Amino acid sequence: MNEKPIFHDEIFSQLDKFQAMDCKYSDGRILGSMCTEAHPIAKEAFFKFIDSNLGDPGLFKGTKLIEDTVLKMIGSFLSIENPAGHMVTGGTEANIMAIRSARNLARDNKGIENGEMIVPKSAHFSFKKAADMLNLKLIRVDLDENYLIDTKCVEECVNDNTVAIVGIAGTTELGMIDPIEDLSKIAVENDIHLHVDAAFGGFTIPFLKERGYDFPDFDFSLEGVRSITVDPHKMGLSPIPSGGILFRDQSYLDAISVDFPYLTVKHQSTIVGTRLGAASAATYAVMSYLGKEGYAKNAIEAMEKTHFLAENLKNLGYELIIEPKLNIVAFNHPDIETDDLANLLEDKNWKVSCSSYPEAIRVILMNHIKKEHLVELINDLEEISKSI
Ligand code: 0PR
Repeated sequence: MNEKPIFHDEIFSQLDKFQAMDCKYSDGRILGSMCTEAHPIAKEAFFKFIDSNLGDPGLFKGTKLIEDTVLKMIGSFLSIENPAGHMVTGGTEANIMAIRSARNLARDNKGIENGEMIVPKSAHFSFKKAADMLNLKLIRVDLDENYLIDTKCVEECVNDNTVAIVGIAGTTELGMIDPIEDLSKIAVENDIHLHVDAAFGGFTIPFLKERGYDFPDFDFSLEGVRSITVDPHKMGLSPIPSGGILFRDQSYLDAISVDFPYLTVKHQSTIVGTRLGAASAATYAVMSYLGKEGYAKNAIEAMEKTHFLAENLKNLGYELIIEPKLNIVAFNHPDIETDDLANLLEDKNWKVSCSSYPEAIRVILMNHIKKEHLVELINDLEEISKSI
């Protein structure tokens, strides 16, 4: 480290150089990100609350009220009036908190010591982390022909040690929505915690459903659903790190709370201690600014771009893995290996991401990908297709 201070302008010119190495969302070249540039009003609010610490909420009562309000606002489109929960760093932390609560309650109420959790093979890798950290056996069940969790397999896997079942509303690789209603029935019958990972789909499914999209129920309207992950820093247009975990009631948070006598509030149920209030303020700002109407518009635009890309790919002879449900298109070329196609696209300066099951190029139609970028992408794919 430097001994003597460095002047502001010099520091920022150094930072500019670092930043120039980063990819920019605004170039429209990042195809595989579930994050995007945050809304300007969210950034403004984020900086305003940059110093507030929700780890000691008694000192930041206003920010704490914002957090609670944001959770209620999110709850208003997930069929719950008074959710318990927290704004967290993202889907990973939210999922870990949910599974931790399920594990602790199963241990305390049913005496389960060697717990198991059932997740679909499409589950995000955060559940592997959760299983490892919480010492749970991870049971990954097969998907059906539509890449949805096979509920028959779930029924077969449930046993006396099952502490949680997980369904996904917007899978990471394909954007599929699991049959949460069926999972809910299994969960209720067996008195097991059903957690829904709607990290990606939470800010789109409710609004698209309201406008006539044929989506299954996935939220707290289903009796078995005890917790839902929903990430403002994905389709919610809030800055990183803005995640959300909602529980049906306070008892699920109490199950993961620890005492700490010397701070302004005597219990804490989040994994992290010191934690930023800025994410709550930013999410409050962008949610208020857009309203349900704004998110619906955003979701519909994303779906229009999704269909535009999907149709053009089909016309060029590319094969979709499945008709998109949400704003993710996964595809292959019949005569090119996925890896080779990814390399050809990288050569044309696209930042590509591939799904693993099944292997395919995966494009997430986030806000930063505009129609003109898609036209360029389609032209490049046409060129690739003609060149072989
Ligand atoms: N649940 C689901 C369904 C997810 O898709 C993700 C992340 C998570 C949980 C975990 O969320 P956090 O990453 O916020 O903890 N999905 C993206 C993925 O793994 C995250 C991502 C975002 C990856 C932007 C790359 C990127 O550029 O693909």
